[in-house]
Order: sequence, then C-alpha cells, then structure tokens
Amino acid sequence: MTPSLQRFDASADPDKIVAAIDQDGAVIVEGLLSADVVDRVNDEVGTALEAVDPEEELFNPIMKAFHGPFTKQLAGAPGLSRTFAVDVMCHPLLLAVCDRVLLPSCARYQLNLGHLLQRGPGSDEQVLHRDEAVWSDMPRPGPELQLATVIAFVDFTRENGATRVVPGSHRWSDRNLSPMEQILGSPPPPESVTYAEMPAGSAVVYLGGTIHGGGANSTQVARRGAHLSYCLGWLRTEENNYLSVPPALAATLPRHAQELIGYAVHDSIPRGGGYLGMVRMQDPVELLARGELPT
Ligand SMILES: O=C(O)CCC(=O)C(=O)O
Ligand SMILES: [Fe+2]
Repeated sequence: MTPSLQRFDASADPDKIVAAIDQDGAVIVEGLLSADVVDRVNDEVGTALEAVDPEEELFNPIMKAFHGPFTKQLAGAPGLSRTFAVDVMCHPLLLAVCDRVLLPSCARYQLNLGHLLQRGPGSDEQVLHRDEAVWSDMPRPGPELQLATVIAFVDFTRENGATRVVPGSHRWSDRNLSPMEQILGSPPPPESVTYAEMPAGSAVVYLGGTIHGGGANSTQVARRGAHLSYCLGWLRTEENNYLSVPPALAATLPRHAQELIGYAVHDSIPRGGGYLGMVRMQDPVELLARGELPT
C-alpha cells in the first residue's frame, strides 16, 4: 500500500493530531496559516531571503552538502519577521501539539530553530534523515526531544520538492542506533516515502525521529518553506536563539515569544530538579521586562 499521512485543518482537535503523529510520525495540517500571515511573512523576509547567497561559506561544508547548492536558507526568522515570531512560532495549534509531545519530558519547551528554507530549481533530493540526530549523544530509546515542522510558503508539489516523509519510521528499531550507525545503514526503500504535497500556509508536522528530507525541484520556480522546530527546554538548541534575537529585539516581542526564544528559565524545581538558564540568579525574561538585561 502506498504510504500516506493523515490530513487535518487548523481547527482540528490537537489530541487527534497528536494521536495521528503518534501513529504515523507525522501529519499534514492544511491552512495552518491564513493567506494574510503567509503574505506578511513573505513580505517581511522575501528580500532578505532572495539576497541569500547559496555559495556563501558556512562553517562546515557538510551543511551545504546537506541542503544542496540551490538552497537559500535564512536563519533566525523570529528576529527578522515579527509575523513569524508572533503568528507562526507562537501558533496556538503548534504549541498545543508541543504541550502534548514535549511537556511530559521538560518543564518548558523552547524554539529549536526557525529558518526560511528556499529550495531553488535544480535542487536534488535531500538525504533522508532524522532531525533528532543533532543530539547524537542522547541515549535511545528516550523521550521525544523535538517537534518539527516544514511550513509551505508557496504551494508544495511533488514536482517542486515537497518534503518527503517516511510514515512510521519513528517506530523503526534503527532509531535506537547511533546517528553514525543510521547513516551507514541502508536508506529507506522508495516505496516507503510519501510526499507532503500541500497548499501554501499548510505544514507537515513531525517528530524528531521521523525520517524525512526535502524533495527534488524539477520546476523553474523556487519552493519556499520554513523549517520551524521546538525542543525540550533542557537541550542545547541548534540555533543560538538568544544571539539571533538579542535582548533589544526580544524586548519588542510578546512575552510568550520571548519565553519560547529561550529567555525564560527552565524551572524543574517542582519536578525535583533545578533551574537552567538563569542570569544573575534571576529569570532573564523578568529582567528583560524590567529593562535590566544588557543589550
Ligand atoms: O526542506 C525540506 O522539505 C526539509 C528540510 C529538512 O528536513 C531539514 O533541513 O532538516
Ligand atoms: Fe530535516
């Protein structure tokens, strides 16, 4: 049987979405963002994104190989687009899913990264991978570490490189191997892959352990998406979000956005743990509110 993902709309019950994610590792939420939000993000980041030079040296060439030579990647989107920070990163449905997937294993979850990811014409298939491999030293099996999304900012089609997803792969036993052993293992067979075709404003929402990758773009038009993910509040994040959104900029955002960006302490005292992320033994989100954080 050809694999597929369950589809929901933005008014769906988060419990049903989480049940589908638990079963298949991923879901598609159609119409997550309104056309207005899609337009505003496109307006706020469009010029900067088009100006990204895919040839720019990154600190490790492996990153360029991972995304391919035709991908424009704009990091730190919450610091570049207020709409992204408020209407996308703080989307109530995404956070309701995070509450259910991540909160069992932390006192608060946080933004892992928010990037615009534009895969240009000529892009080849990205290697299939699990995003949680970045935390390579985490023993497995273990808790869910991450909830990730690829959000379509243009219509995603198989031809323009819709994200490829391997339903059920979050439950494959190879998830418990080290990331290096996974890379050296055999790739998922082509018949296990489905394509997250979806209209602009929709998202594929998946676990850190679900195998996926960008598709090949055989059209003449770039496939613009966002890669937005959240992780447990006690993990090191992929993007250094406090530096990407420094205090002066964070101060202009709503408190909830500041907390997600990582300004709030991770307080696991009620769980028998301690505090993470303090500044001068205070909660930085409070210092930010009082104008007492160095900018
Ligand atoms: O662009 C996509 O569709 C997927 C990107 C991705 O999986 C990644 O960058 O980790
Ligand atoms: Fe990925």
